[in-house]
Amino acid sequence: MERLLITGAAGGVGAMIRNRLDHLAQHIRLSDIEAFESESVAAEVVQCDLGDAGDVMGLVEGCDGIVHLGGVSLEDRFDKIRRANIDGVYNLYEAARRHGVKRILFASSNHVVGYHPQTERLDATAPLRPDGLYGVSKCFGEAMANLYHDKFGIETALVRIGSCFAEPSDHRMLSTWLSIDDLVALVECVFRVPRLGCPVIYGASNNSATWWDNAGVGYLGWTPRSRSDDYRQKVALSAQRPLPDDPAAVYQGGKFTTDPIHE
Ligand code: NAI
Ligand code: 15L
Repeated sequence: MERLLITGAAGGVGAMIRNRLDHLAQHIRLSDIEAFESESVAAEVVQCDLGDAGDVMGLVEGCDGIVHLGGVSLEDRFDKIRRANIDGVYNLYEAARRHGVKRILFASSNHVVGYHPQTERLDATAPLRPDGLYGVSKCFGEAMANLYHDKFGIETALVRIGSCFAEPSDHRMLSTWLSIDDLVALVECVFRVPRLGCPVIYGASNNSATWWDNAGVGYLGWTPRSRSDDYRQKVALSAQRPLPDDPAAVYQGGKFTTDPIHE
């Protein structure tokens, strides 16, 4: 690629991967609504609100690929979610269409299927069961990606990230954890595979307690290597195991199912 854009580059995930993708493109453009400094002097840093259509049009110009991490990442008031995750995704895809971007990795979330019980094993065909307005906004993002794939041929990896942190820190994360190394490997696969399409990919490491089946995306060549099992003892010592009827132990989305609608 000539230029790869990473949105949400100042966020938790963005900060951990933004200096690990230089080999994928000749130029890296990093963006966030927050000001931040890049570790790499070569990277272009552009401060931009995804909710501003004109600014997003300028942000995307000259880019061939996008890793779209930017947006509200937890349950919040609808006006905030709408600006970043609904207007923002619309602005991004319109800019991608106008500027000929070919491929996007969209950071979707397990919260698009959060009301499925933990006893179910889900694959890409699982019905959407969002567990809050945040989850609904990620459903919108997935739908936009499908529309722009079918209508304009823009390919998107719909990565339903589980819990992407340095380490799993509670019992639910023994099922949902995605390591940074495995995410970086997934980004590499997404931008290297000859034909991507618009697949759903569950973003989780090689955890024996997984609830998700990625059999449909074997063609990506992605083999997650980290295992939450290696942290099982540490989690048992540091986190209290939820009771069987606790939403954290019942639903795939865990405690998100208990979030109110924020007024
Ligand atoms: P984060 O909240 O730490 O980072 C998101 C970034 O987006 C922040 O730096 C924020 O300033 C930026 N942002 C928010 N509103 C914006 C706007 N209007 N315009 C431009 N930038 C804006 O979230 P995190 O954990 O880094 O997650 C990255 C992405 O992955 C998010 O889209 C999140 O929904 C998704 N995700 C993350 C998971 C995780 O376990 N970390 C799990 C599932 C999905
Ligand atoms: C998400 O979608 C959030 O962005 C992240 O902060 C975690 O809460 C994650 O889901 C999770 O379900 O653990």
